[in-house]
Order: sequence, then structure tokens, then C-alpha cells
Amino acid sequence: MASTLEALERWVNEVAALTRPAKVHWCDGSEAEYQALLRQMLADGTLIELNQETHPGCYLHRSNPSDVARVEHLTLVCHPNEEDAGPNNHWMAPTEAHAKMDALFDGCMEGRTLYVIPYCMGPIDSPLSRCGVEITDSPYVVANMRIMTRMGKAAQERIEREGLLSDGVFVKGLHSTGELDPERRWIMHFPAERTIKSYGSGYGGNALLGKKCHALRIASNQARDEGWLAEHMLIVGIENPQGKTHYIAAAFPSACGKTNLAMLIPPEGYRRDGWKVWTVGDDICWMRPGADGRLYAINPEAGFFGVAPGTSDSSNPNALKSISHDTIFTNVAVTADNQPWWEGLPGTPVTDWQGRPYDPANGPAAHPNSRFTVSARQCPTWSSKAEEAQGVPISVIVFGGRRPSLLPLVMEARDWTHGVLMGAAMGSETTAAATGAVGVLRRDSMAMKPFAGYHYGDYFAHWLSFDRPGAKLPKIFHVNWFRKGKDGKFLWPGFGENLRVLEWMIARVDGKARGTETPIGTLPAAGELKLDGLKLDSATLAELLAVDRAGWQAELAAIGQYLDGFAPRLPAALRAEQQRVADALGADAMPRKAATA
Ligand code: O2Y
Ligand code: MN
Repeated sequence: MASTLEALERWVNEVAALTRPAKVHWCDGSEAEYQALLRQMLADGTLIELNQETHPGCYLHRSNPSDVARVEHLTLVCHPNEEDAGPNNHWMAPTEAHAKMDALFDGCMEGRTLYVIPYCMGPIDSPLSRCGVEITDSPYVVANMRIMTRMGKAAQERIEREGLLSDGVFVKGLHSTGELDPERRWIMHFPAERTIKSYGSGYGGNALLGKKCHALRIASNQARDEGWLAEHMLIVGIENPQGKTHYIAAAFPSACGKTNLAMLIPPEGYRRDGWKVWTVGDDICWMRPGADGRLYAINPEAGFFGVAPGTSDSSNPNALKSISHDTIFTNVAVTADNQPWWEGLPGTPVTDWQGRPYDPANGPAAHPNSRFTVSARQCPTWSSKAEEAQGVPISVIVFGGRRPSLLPLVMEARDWTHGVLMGAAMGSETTAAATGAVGVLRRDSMAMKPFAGYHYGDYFAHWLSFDRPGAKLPKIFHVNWFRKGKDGKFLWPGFGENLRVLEWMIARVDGKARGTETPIGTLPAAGELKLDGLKLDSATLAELLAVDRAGWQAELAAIGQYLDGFAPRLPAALRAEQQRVADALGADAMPRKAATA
């Protein structure tokens, strides 16, 4: 018997009977096992060795060119009741979905090895962590899961301990790369059964089931049932010169710079004064009220699966240092001396992400969604608190999007309900010319549109439910790093300079900034944003903090329409909050008085 937990043993046997592998391997997560997998993948061409002098322990994987990203249209949430999936998810009835998937899995591992990967999302001894087991036929998935999760023996022991208390507490994830045929590719979630079935992709979020599938889509359901939050947020600690650290959780849609913010380098003056930044997580945050009423957060992941293009010494030196060794690269280009390369790095590519001689006529050398997988422990700013069982107390929640106009650089919600409205309304204007829809606003509530595993109306109600007697909730803010001037250029420099905005938020939390009240929220009062050392004229600052009343009235009307799309499950309190802000904007005189911190 490979496990002392009957439920686990039974499930593995059932899957093996269906998929008929040549061999079953239970992963122990050891270094020796990892090295053996690397050797095997190097031998069969799944991995390519990179320059071991410049990049020791680094390897390149080229995925099938038709399998390079998450596939939202093939990602389904299969609640027994269709309404529970909501308009924000694709849905299929569980019986139909199981039948479809089991037909695909039938015999799919013949001649291959079935790997059993027990994993823990979060520190192994944390009560906030949750466990799962992924079964896969991909050694590349095993290697990535070892970096991205606490995987192996310790996780299996926790699963077995918890299994004695109640049957089936671990999330079951079944994955096969199949034929990598986009016509035979599905990522199915069964929240009621805490089960995931993924077939036909070997890439990222489709295949590393601990990440988006478990830690967001299934966990958002677990979290609602158990009274916590599973969110698409980075977690960063900001330590002031007095040595006090505030932890910030921030949600931004994909490709808005979460990894950069999580690894921010303070501007020179701040560094001189003694400010420090600590990385706790770059993508996912699980938060739960503690005994003192505050929200405590863990990063359920143990690594980063970051976008390579654009990662450079100027945009994110900490990420670049992290990936200088022991990293798996996927779909990047290669230089003449076999170093990984992508757009934004110095040097010249000779081989593109598909292994062809680089020719600009074929497009970028690295795929735009090419990735690095690296242990978080390799990040120079990795926080020791990220490994602690109780998690970190969250002082501030930030929502943000890519909004070239209207949305100010920063605004603070007046209370929790207003903050939930800010999160529900957030979104980005599209930039990808490929979609043919540049400049279209796509709302992405709490950055969870692709990841909330149930009806957004119920999800908003869950968020609102945290505002209860005894709660000491974080302050909520909305930021917009992407505001543009009339010349089409960004008004705010972004990157490390964003610390100036975070400092103002912390000053608000500590009661050290008064702010200016407006109908849309509290904005920094004159002189409150520290701008020394920054070339930003007063007209630009005024534009960044302007409140265009007519524009906002139209925005509130659009938010109302968007929210109505979640009726009848939309909480009345959220619609009332939208109406309150709309009414405040409609009032004759726009009040602008100093707020109490
Ligand atoms: O395309 C994928 O499979 C990866 S998507 C991804 C990866 C890391 C962190 N976030 C995301 C995302 O889409 O939000
Ligand atoms: Mn993400």
C-alpha cells in the first residue's frame, strides 16, 4: 500500500484502472527524485540544458505551439446547479462533464508513468493551508509542482493525518497531457466534489493544478463554505525606517505588474531612509479572520510562475536575480551561448521559442506568455514571515486596473462596503491589438473573473459578510498606475515609485494623513504624497488626482448596469452602495473637505 489513507489509495487505484499506465510513481518530493526527473526529461528532449556556467540548474521546455496559455473558453465550473456557476463561468452538468472527461482519460496513460503528487498549498504546518493530490502523466508538471508547492512526503503525511478526521479532505486533481489537441482539451472543476479534471494541455495554469484550479477556483468555494477568502492577490510587506512592517494584499488583473509590485525596489531616497520591501506572494492570497478580528494571509504557493518578457534589470531586478539559477524556463528564446533570452533583456536571440533560427518576421523571439518557474526562496526579498503558520496581518487591500483615463492614481474607500464596490467595479482597458479591441473596458471584479469558482453575486455577498461586529478589517484602496495624459504617455512613472502611494496608504492606516474626501473616496490631500526626488510637475499631479464629475457619473451608471448582470443574486447592499456614490456625484456641490484619518 502506498498510502495509509484508504480514500487516497482507492482514488489512485480507480484512476490507474481507467488510465492504464505502465507504472505508478508516488512522488516523495526529494532532491534525488527531482534530479532523476530532470535526467529523464533531458534524455527524451522534454527539457533542454541551458548554459550551466551562467545559469546553473536552469533548463528550457518548449511546449506544443498550440498550447501556450490558459484557455478560458475550455475552462468549466461544473456545479450541480447551473445557477451556482453564474454568468462569470462556463458551466456543464457534472454527470455530462465526468462522462466527457472519463472518455478522454480512458487508457490515455498506456505505456506512460502515472505520477501521484501529494501537495500542500501554504506552509506545511499552517491551519490556513489546504492539501491536494494531483495525478499526472507529465514529468514536466511534477518538476514544476515541486517548485510551486510544498510537494511530497510531508504533504502526504498531512493528508493522511487529516484524512483520519474526515474522508476526502484533499482536493483531487487528475491531469493528462493527452494528445495536446486543442479539440480534445478541457479544464473541468467540480467544486462540490473538490475535484479537478484537466485533459489535453501541458501548460501552466491548465496543468499545474495546485495553482489557478485548486488555489483559486476550488479554494474560492472552500473559502466561502469555511469563512475565508481565496484571492488573486500579491502580498507584500512594507517595512518603515522604524522597523514596523505593514502587509498589503493587492489584486490586479493578469499582466498588470503584480510580480513587479511584490518585488518592488524602493526609490533611492526611501532606501537611504531605511524603507524595505518584503515579498510574501506574487499571485494568490488566502485570508482568514484571526482571533483579534484582523485578516491574516498566507501565500499558498511556494514559487513563482512569472511572465518572462519584460522582466529585466530595470523592471524587476529581484525577479532577475531569483532566476539566475535552478529555474525552469518555458517558451523563451536562446542566445548563441545558450542563455535564456526574451524581449526586454540585453543580448541577441539566435533561436526562438519554437526552436527555429530567430527571424523577426516570425514575431517575437520569446513567446509573449513565456514563463519562468522558480522557488520563492530564491527571491532576494523573500519574507521569512511567508513561511509562518499564522500568516501575516493585512493592513491594506488594494484593487487596481489599467485605466488610461478617469480613475485617479489612488483613492481610499470610505468603508468596507464601498471597498467591495471598488473591487467589484475594477477592470482594465484592453491593450492587445490581436483581439481587435483596443481600449475596450473589461470589468474584472477583484481580478477574479477567470478564477471565481461560483456566481459573482454570491461572491460579492461573501466579501460583504466579513464586515461584522468585532472585525478589524483592512482599509481598501483603488490604484491606477496606468493613467495617460493627452499625449498618450503615462502620467505616473510606476515601478519602485509606487512605494510613494503605498506609503500614503500606510499613513492613512496609522492615522498620519488626513486625505481629502470626495464622492468617489478619499484622495491624498495637498502635500501628502511624498514626491521628492521625482520629476513630476504640479499640473501632472493635479491630473493624476482629478475627479471628473461628468465622467464619474457615466462610470457609476456603467457600474450599475454591470452589477445588474448578476441579479437576482446581486446583494442589495452593493447596489445601494453604487446608488449612494452615484447620488453623491449628482449632488449640486462637490464636497471637498479634509477627512478624519
Ligand atoms: O497562461 C498560463 O497558464 C499562466 S497564467 C498565470 C500564471 C501565473 C500567474 N498568473 C497567471 C494569470 O493568468 O493570472
Ligand atoms: Mn495570476
